[in-house]
Amino acid sequence: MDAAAVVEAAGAHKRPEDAKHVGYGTAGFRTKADILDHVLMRVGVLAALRSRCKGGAAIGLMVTASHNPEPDNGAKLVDPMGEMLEASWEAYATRLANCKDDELVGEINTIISECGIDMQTKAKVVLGRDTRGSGLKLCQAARDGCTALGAEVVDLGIVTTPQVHYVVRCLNDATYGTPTVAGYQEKLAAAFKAIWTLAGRTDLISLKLDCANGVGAVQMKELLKHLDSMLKVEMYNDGSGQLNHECGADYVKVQQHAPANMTAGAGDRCVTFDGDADRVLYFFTRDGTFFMLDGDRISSLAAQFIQQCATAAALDLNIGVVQTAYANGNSTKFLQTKAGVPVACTKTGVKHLHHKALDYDVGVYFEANGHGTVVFSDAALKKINEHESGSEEGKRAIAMLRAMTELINQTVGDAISDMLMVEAILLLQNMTVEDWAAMYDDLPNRQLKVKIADRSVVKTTNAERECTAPAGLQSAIDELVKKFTSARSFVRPSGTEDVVRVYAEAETREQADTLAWAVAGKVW
Ligand code: NG1
Ligand code: ZN
Repeated sequence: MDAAAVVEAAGAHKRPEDAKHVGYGTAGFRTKADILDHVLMRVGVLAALRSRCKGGAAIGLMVTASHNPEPDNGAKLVDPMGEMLEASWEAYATRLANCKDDELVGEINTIISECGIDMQTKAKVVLGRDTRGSGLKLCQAARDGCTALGAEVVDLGIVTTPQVHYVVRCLNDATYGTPTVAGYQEKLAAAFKAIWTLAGRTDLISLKLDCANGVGAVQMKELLKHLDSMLKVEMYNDGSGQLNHECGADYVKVQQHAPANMTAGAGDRCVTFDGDADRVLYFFTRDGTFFMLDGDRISSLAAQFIQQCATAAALDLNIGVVQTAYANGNSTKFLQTKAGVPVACTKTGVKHLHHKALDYDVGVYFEANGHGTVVFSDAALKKINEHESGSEEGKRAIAMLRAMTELINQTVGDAISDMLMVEAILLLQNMTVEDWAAMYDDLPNRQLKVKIADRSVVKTTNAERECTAPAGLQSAIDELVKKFTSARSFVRPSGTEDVVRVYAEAETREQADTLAWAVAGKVW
C-alpha cells in the first residue's frame, strides 16, 4: 500500500475531531450529506480493498440516500455478482469510516492482514450517484479513496442503484450482459420487445409515472427512446421539484394516497418509484377510493405467472416466494392456498430475502414496500433455455419464461425492470390492474412508529414475528391479538430509524387501527 497516498487523501478529506459516529447498516451509510466527505473517501478505500480481496473483481459504490430527504446522502457497496456487500465486511466499513485520520493507515493494514489481501492484485470500482446535489462532491471523495489505493474507477455518473448492480455483475460475468448503462437499456428493451411480439399487442400501453423527482426520471427517459412504440409514459415529479418531497414510493406507501402534482383518475394506471429507483408500487382509484398494489401484489402476480408457465411447459421448477413479517396476511394465504407456492419469511432487509430466495430454482422476493426481484438459479436457467416443449402452449410458455429471465434485473430490486415485468405479465395474460387487484383483498393494516429511550431493548425472534424482550411484551401482544378477527401484530426495532415499529392487521380497518394503538401502548 502507498501509505503516503492514503495520508494525502486523508488530508484532503479530513475527519472533523467531533465527527458523528456512522454505522454501515441495512442501507449502507446514510446521514446528512455535509458530514459524509471523509466517510466517502474511506468507502472508496474499502471498495478498492474489497475488489482486491475478491481477486480483482469489480465492486460497486453507489452514492445515494434512496427515499430520504434531499439534504441526506449515503453510500452502499455492491459485491461482484451484483449482490449487497457481504455482512462480515460491514464491520470493516464502520471501523474505517470512524477511525481518526492518523489511524487510517493502521486500520487499512489490519483489514489487509485479517483478510489476507494481496495488494499486487488489480482493483476496479464502479461508481454511481443519484440526482442529489451533494452527489458529485461525494463521488469525488470516493474516487480519491479508490485512487489512493491504486484502484481503477469506472464512473457511471447519474444512474439508478440497480444499474450499478447490473454493471458490476456484467463486468464480472460477461454472460449477464454488456457492462454499460446503454447495455442495460438495450437488454431490457429487447426483452420487453420480445414479450410485446409474443403478446401480439398493437396499441400503446399508457402509464402515469411518479419519479420522486429522482434518477428514475433520467433513466426512464433514456429507456423510452427504445420503447416509444409500445409504452406511453406520462411522467410526474420528473426532476423539476424537490427530491422525495410529497412524492415517491415511500411517500405513497406510507400516506396511502397519490403523490403531489399527480391525479389518479378512474382508469389511470399509476406507478411510483423511489428516489434511486429500486422500489416500485402501482396504484389506481376506483369510485374515489385509493388502491395500492404493493410488493406483496407484485410477488403474487410474478409467482403465479411463473408457476403457470412452468406447468404449461411441463417444466419441473421449484418456485418459492420470500416475504417479511410486513407481508399482508392475505397475500401469504393467496400464495400458499390458491397459487400453491411455498412461502418463506425472513427478517426485514432485502439482503435476507435475497439470500433465502437463492434456495429455490426460482425465488420471488419482495418487501411490502416494493423492493424486490426474482432470481433464477443456474439450474433453472439451463432448464428454461434448453427445454423443448411439444405443444404450442408449452412453446409459448417457455418463450415467455425466457424473455422474463432477460427482463428481470436479478441482481437486486429494480423499479424500472420490475415495472416492465409487471407490464409484461399483465400484457401476456391480458389483465388490467383491476384484475390484478382482484387476485385477493388486502387485510386492513396499520404501521406505527413508537419512539422510546432505547429501542435496542426490544429483541425479536422467528423472523421478527415474536419478541423475546422486554419480558412480558409478547404475552401482552398475544392477549390483545386474541380479541380481534384474522388479526396479527408484531413489534421490532427499526434498522434505519430510531424508532420501534408496530404492525397490526385485522379483518376491518377499525380493528387494525385499534390493535396497532393498543400494542403501541404496551411498547411505551
Ligand atoms: P427498517 O427501518 O429496519 O424497518 C426499512 C424498511 C425495510 C427496508 C429498509 C432499508 C419497512 C417496514 N422497513 O427498514 O423494508 O427497505 O428500510 O431501506 O418498510
Ligand atoms: Zn431506494
